[in-house]
Amino acid sequence: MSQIILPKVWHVPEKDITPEEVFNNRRHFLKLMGFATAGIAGALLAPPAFAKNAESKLAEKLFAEKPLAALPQIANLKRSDDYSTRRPTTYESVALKYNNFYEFSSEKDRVWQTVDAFNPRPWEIEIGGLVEKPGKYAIDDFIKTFDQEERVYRHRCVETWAMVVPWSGFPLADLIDKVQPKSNARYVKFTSFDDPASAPGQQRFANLPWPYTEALTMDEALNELTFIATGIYGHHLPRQHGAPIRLVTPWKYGFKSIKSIVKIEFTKTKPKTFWNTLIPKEYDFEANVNPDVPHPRWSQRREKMIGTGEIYATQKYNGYGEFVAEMYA
Ligand SMILES: Nc1nc2c(c(=O)[nH]1)N[C@H]1C(S)=C(S)[C@@H](COP(=O)(O)O)O[C@H]1N2
Ligand SMILES: [Mo]
Repeated sequence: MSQIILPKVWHVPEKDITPEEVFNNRRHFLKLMGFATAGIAGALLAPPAFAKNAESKLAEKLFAEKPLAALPQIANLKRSDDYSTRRPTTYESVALKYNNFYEFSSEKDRVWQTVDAFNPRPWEIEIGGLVEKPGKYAIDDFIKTFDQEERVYRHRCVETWAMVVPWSGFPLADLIDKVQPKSNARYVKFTSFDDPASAPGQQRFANLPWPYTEALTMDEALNELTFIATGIYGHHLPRQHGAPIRLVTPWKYGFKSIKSIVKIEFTKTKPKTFWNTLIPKEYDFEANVNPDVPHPRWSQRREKMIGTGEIYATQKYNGYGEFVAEMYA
């Protein structure tokens, strides 16, 4: 993969590429009010009733102490060499201070400073909808039932920044195998937490359609690349990366990779999703990385690695075509 250095044409100021338009657009706002009331009413986390084991106790303690305190290492991590990134891994110190997480802040370099009140332990995850084995699980017990694997993936935000990070967790297909969706399930919907008391962005942007939601078709959900991350750089996810559990779909724009999941549901009809509901013309449901389809407000031809500032040509499906292209043929 040849690296293209084109600093002169690289001019996408950060303030132009955040969805600020949303907040200034009255029509969207009116639409939002309706969604916001319905969404928030139904989505508050129930008080968790967790099984206590040594591992989750340690995790709870560390998460309760400090956001950037040493996080527990992932045990029995099998490192996968199947997915070459052909680019250097992003420094951890960079990745954890540059995040998109609107529940906390719309400023990427400030998210990490706004997550202290958020507590990803204890945490409960619910599996529901069209599924044979619905249930609610304490997060660490749930995670333990899957073989933990590390995969280094490229990540491409719709805003044109990119990174390469080692996620750890398990394929979503393993989870699906376990919970057995019914034959009429066609989509998988993911829902993030809704707790303005611990998430300043949910207070500040109270009119957005919280909780954050995303969805995949069943084919996409079963694709071997589709990953549930519970760790990054060999340890548990820090809050700003979506602790305690998030989705990673490396061939799609980053907004599909929903963080801090509380619910996974199997549905017959196409679910409404957060950005697609807000601005459908700018954030389509499929959201596959594609240099040939410009975002209405900027080109998608190039991308910039956070930390080093290296510029690369954007690759179709973020370079993962061999794994995913046939789903869209
Ligand atoms: N719940 C939630 N998930 C989210 C977002 C968000 O605002 N809220 N932002 C998305 C976007 S736009 C990107 S690029 C990635 C960023 O992940 P990172 O901060 O771990 O790099 O998270 C995605 N998942
Ligand atoms: Mo993003």
